[in-house]
Order: sequence, then structure tokens, then C-alpha cells
Amino acid sequence: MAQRQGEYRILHEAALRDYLAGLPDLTARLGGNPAAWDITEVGDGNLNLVFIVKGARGGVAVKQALPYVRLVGESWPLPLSRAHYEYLALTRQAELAPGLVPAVLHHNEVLALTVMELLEPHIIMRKGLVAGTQYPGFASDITNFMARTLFFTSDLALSAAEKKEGIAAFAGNHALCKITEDLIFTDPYRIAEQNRWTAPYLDGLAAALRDDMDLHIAISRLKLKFMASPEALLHGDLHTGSIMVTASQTRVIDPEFAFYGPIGFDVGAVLANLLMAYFASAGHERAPGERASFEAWVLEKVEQVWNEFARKFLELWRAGGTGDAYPVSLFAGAQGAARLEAERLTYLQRLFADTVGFAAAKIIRRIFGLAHNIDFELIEDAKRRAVSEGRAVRLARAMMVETASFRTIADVTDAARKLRDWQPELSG
Ligand code: SR1
Ligand code: MG
Repeated sequence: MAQRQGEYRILHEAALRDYLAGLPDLTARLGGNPAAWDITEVGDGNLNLVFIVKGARGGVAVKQALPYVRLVGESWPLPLSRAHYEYLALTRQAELAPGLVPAVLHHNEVLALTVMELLEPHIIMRKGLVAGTQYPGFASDITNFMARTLFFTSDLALSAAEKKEGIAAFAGNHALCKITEDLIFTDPYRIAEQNRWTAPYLDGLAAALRDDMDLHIAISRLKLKFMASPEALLHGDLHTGSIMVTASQTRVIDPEFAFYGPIGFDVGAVLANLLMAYFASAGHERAPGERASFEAWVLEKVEQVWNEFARKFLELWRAGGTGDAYPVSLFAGAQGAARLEAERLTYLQRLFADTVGFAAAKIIRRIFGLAHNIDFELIEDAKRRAVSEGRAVRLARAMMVETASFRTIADVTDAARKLRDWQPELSG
């Protein structure tokens, strides 16, 4: 399936057609005359080219890494090797969480190109959330994905050797980690050329963030945890733009930021993006209360995602905690079993605190950093957008600096609910 030949070149439509036409499995899947295939570039992410190719019989999605950050241009080079790590992660995730990631049909290391099954009629979840759509299967699917991929790549499930081989396999993806280290954990808290926010309304808040030493300590602790806690194989960018959905199906895409890091970073990403969908919702309503049931659903999902994840992770640990951490031989007998169970709950409580902190970091970066999200960006009226963003930042600051005051996920949703109609002080 994986191929290594020739030299890297960017494949635009004609070159891509020729390339695919030379791959018998794919031409069979697409069907018809290659000259008649419909090829459209649909990439709206920050880094890559993405094509949808449709033939007489079927379709495929093609992703090619560019040697630079698409959002910024050639002035920001980025290694093509990210396509290799994405391929590796997709392959591992498919083994651990079958049916929850797109099937890889072909991969070419040199071209940094991966051909995947076409997810149709799935849409990017973030777009659905902006439209106010509810996804009944989402919490169950995403918690299966996270519990299984995170537990089975951790020291709780693996031998020390297997775990270290996993870390080594992804250690070269450090350029992508560096993006996260800069854009999430550093730049929003200092003057950085690429920062932006809803000016002038959030000018005061942006300045306050730069002077807030409690926040700087909290974000730096989280940054260290991100850099120095290889707990499990993370997706690494698990926002609602990396999830495709229908009413009944969920697929996790785009794991090019994959590496061994702290489990709470992935779980926090999902919660942060649901919380942003919640706060953005007020900016999308055309009449007061119009999206009340959607907003209630989103907060219910915030609770379910944490509670279901924790339950499933614990179940996997109880049933299969045969990794080299917590050796079974140290917890023999009824007393050992009871102490180990208490320790599992302590572990989950620590993981919850990490998750709350990382979720906060993910919110703040989308409001003051380089890469924003359409939840807020599609609120046309800048003042209304700033109000929604200001509420989200208020919650995020509390989650990051007063993390210990959030003991349960209901503490998070209660705080979010109380901020629904709070009026932030705006500049300008
Ligand atoms: C320069 S890349 C900006 C962001 O896009 C990706 O989706 C990641 O979230 C990254 O931080
Ligand atoms: Mg992406």
C-alpha cells in the first residue's frame, strides 16, 4: 500500500489525474475513463491540499502535504514528513478504534500523499455545529475513539519496550509539536506578529492576557506537561474541524499532529470545541432563544464526553491493565484490588484536571492566536462576536487558573451556563 519512488512535486489537478490513473486499485474503485473524473480541491484547513476525486463508480479523498504552511505561505516551511506520521497514526487508530477513522487506500511517502475512502455524506462537524445541528451518536463514538486509542497506547496497556518504540516512531514529528507549543502555549500570551483578535472590542482583554502572571504560570505548566508527558499516542489536533459526521456516524480525520503526549490534551480539545460551539451559538441566533435546545444539547455533550470517556477508560483499565505500569503482582488479594481501584480513580481525577486546563488553552488560542475557528468567525457582527468570545475567555481563564475548583464536569457546564448572558466589558 505504501509507495516510495520519484521526487516530491505538488500534484495539481492534471498531475493528480495522471498519478491516480497509474494505480490499478484506485482506477477500479473510481471507474470510468480517468479523463472524465471530477477532481476538486476542497482543502479549507491550514496546512495541506485536499482533493475529492469522483469517477463513474465511486470517489476518493486525496490529501497532499505542502512543504509550507498553507495558511501563511512559503515563508513558513514545514516538513513533508507530517504525512508519514499521519499515515502511521491513521493505521494505528484503525487497529485500535475500527470504523472511526477513514480507510487508507494508498500512501506515497515521497509525494507526502495519502488516498483515503471518500466520506460521504459526512460533513466537517464544526460546520454542522455552526448551523445548530445535533449529532446523536457523537458522544458515544468520540469517547470510544479516545478511550481506545489513548488507553491501548499507554503504559497501562503496553510493555515498557512497546511503549518506548511507539514514542520513538513519532518522535520525529517535532515540527508539528512546535506549532502547538508556539501557537497554543506561548503566542496568545505575548505580542506575536501572527496573533489576531476581534479588534477593537477585545483589545483590552488581549492586553490583560499579556500581563496576567497567574495565567502565564498556568499556561507554562500546561506547556511543560505537553512537552514532557508522553502518556499515550495522541491525535494531537482533535478539534471539531478534525471530525466528520452524519446523524449516525463519526469519523476522526487529520492526525498529522500525532505524537506521544498527555492524554488530557486530546480530551480537552474535544471539550474546548464543544464549549466554543456553545458560546458562539448566541452570536448565530436570529431571535432570542432560537437555539436554546441546541445549546442545551451541546452542554449535555460536554458532560457526556467526559463522563463516558472516563467510564470507558476505566473499564479498559480494569479489564486489560496488563502494561508495565501498576504491575499486577503488586496488587494481589482483596486489599490490593481495592487499593488499585482507588488509585485508578485518583488517576482519572488528575486526568480531569489536565483536561480542564488543556481545554482552556485551546479556547484562548482560537480567540487571540493565529488560527481561529468558524464557530466565532462566522458571527458577522464583530461586536456580537466579541461578546461570545469574551464569555468563552472568562470561562477559560477560570478553568486554567482555578482548575482545582472544577471538581466535576458539571462544574464546567454550570459555569458555562452562568456565562451565557453575561456581558463582557468591551474596548473601543
Ligand atoms: C499553522 S497551523 C495552525 C493550526 O492548524 C491546525 O489545525 C492546528 O490546530 C494548528 O495549530
Ligand atoms: Mg488538520
